[in-house]
Amino acid sequence: MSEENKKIVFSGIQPTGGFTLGNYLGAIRNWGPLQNEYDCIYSIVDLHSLTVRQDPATLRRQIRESAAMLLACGVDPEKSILFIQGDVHQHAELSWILSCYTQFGELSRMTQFKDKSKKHPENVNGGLFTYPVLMAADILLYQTDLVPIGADQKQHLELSRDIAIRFNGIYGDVFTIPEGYFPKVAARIMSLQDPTAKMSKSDANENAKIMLTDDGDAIIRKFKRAVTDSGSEVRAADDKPGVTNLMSIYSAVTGKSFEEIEREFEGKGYGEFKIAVGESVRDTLMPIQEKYRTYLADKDQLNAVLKSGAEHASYIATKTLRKVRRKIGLD
Ligand code: ATP
Ligand code: LTN
Repeated sequence: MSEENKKIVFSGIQPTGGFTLGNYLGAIRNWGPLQNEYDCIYSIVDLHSLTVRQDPATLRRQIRESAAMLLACGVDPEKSILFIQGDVHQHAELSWILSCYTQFGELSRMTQFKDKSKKHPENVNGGLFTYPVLMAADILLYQTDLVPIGADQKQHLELSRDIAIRFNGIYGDVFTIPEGYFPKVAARIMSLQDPTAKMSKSDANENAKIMLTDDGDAIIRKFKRAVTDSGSEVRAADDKPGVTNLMSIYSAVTGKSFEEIEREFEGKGYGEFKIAVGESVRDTLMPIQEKYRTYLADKDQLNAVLKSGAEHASYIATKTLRKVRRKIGLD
């Protein structure tokens, strides 16, 4: 991190079950390029993942795998801070404090809470409800200016802003008010099996999602099976959610505009288009997978990166938390 006054970027991702192409195109892919312009802080938010029951050994493994994948996707520990949220206790502490400045009604309106409670009716726990407060703490601890996230996290970011504005209104300028940073294309990649639902890593249907670790054959096979719409024209339209989703993916990985794609596949059917999308995704992911295997194999290096990341993050977080404690009368 530089000593100059660069803007601060913070983002987090849950270490649950590997990353999807949606996570990559909607969020992680932007993390690398941002490092050249901003001071970036990236976190593997293990505490957030506890809102759904996790197997301990699997979670432990997935935290390491997530770190290796973020490095493979371009997060550079020489330029940015990469750390595990649970290694920096200030997150949990600020989260409790902020929860006392967040209304029950506000949390009840969060669509992710409503969706996830429906999905896991047997485990609608308090953490699931206060999840956005912990996210606000993640962001506000680092005086973050910009938060690169997919469109589905917009509502949570708005709440973080509301909490910060409210807190500042009472105590003066304690927190920087963060802004969202959304990708122009691919902010919302949809399921390959149901283009009206977002591609989600927790989807039980393997054919609905592309994992960043899928092998080349699986990638092509899943795209061949992707649900498309009636007709046969490769054209983006509201009544063609399947084809439009594939076009977004193709556009995101090749950099081609929708018009160029429509021209490229004029007079050709869905079959040819789906294979082209599959191949472009495969060619994007193969070099990432190679790096991923290298990072994952070097355990000592990975541990060293995460340890130094946590130390650095903790140093910054302590400054904010001290200020908060003083303002509210705890110190
Ligand atoms: P879950 O399936 O458990 O809800 P998820 O796939 O949504 O998980 P998260 O860890 O919640 O993954 O999200 C990580 C980042 O990826 C966030 O910035 C989120 O906005 C982005 N993201 C997730 N799914 C998509 C998607 N389908 N399209 C674009 N961005 C996405
Ligand atoms: N809720 C986010 C993950 C997350 C996050 C953050 C993203 C937790 N803390 C802070 C940006 C900034 C999600 O992607 N589901």
